[in-house]
Amino acid sequence: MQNKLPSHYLLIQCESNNKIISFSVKLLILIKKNSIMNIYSQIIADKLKEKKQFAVLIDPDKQTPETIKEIIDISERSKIDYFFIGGSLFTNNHLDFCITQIKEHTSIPVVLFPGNTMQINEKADAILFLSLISGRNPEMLIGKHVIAASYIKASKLEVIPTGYMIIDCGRPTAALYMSNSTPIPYDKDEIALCTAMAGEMLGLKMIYLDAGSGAQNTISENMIRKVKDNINLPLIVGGGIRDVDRAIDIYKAGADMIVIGNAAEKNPLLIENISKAIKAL
Ligand code: 1GP
Repeated sequence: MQNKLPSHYLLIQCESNNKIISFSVKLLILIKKNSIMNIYSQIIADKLKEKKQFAVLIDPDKQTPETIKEIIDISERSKIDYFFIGGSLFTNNHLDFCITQIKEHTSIPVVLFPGNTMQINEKADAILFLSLISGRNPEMLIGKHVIAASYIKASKLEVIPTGYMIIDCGRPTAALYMSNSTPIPYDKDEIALCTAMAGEMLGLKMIYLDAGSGAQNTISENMIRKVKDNINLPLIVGGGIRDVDRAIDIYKAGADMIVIGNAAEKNPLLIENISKAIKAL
């Protein structure tokens, strides 16, 4: 009987009333393998190993078939951890194309980083279910989530509840304008800290400190350190990172993951250079 079982079945024998009863059960490990090694579990595992994680943000609006291919190739070669995909406002319908391109050329996971409810696509692997906890716009705290919930539930997307915090880093950004929210002032570390702690207490699974795409300055190391030292969640930092040195400083201040968008689009080789620098840390 055992020989006839498919390899992912396990034969269990047990005794009952002096008779041997044989039955088969599906080996849960095959199912669990996916759920154990989902993206959030991977992020946690890497955080525990103190592995510095690196995500490249792709704004589909800005991509042509050539530019996306170049970014994918360099990212694959550099072994980045994730593609984040999203933007504050799409004016073209390139989201599906970009995800399809990524999926055709690499197994690097694709995580939606949606600016609004139109940026849900089930070809991605996961979605950051962002609650903009730095702002007081109820639509970005819970309203859009209600609208999106049934669509996301019906998809196979892994949902990662994320406390999203926009920090004022020099000039108004698209994220700030489109979210109709007030950022946390650049040097108000205590406000950032208390906001992140409240996010953790509410049960969010990650904190994302964002200076906004194309920010003049990155978030200060003091603020990153303060937040890092007082929460246990994975800490993502992005916005305005344009060179290797700044990326490394931000990791050293406590970011578990950094996100680079604009600068990688302008100079895809930066992806490779940051990846090399991470390995040397
Ligand atoms: C923006 O954190 C991301 O939400 C990335 O910002 O485009 O400035 O790298 P940049």
